Amino acid sequence: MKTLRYLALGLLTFSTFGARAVLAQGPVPCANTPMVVLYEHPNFQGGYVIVSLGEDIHSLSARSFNDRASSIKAYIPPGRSFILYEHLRQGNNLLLRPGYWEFPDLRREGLNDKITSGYWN
Ligand SMILES: [Ca+2]
Repeated sequence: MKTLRYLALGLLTFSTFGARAVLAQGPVPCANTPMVVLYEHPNFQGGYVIVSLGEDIHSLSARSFNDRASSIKAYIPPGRSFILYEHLRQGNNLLLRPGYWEFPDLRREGLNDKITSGYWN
């Protein structure tokens, strides 16, 4: 009986920490999985939208994420770039060149709660 109790406690601990690790990790852009991740809050918190390589976003309204992004993580592969716009392919913009990028607070880029579209080149 005692053994069972310890086993149950062990399983509970494992699953609790396992779940936490997954939540904390979230999507991770890297060379193997190039992508742009838009987060609802600063410091990569809250809900997020994943933009896969080659997937243009004509309007984030379609993802219920228009004017909501507050931070960004991205991996842009060599030879590619991704540009984000304040409006429908116009207005204030942010060009991501090849490499790994973190923008923890889009207020610094003047784009907090403003991004509407994004395109790969
Ligand atoms: Ca906008």
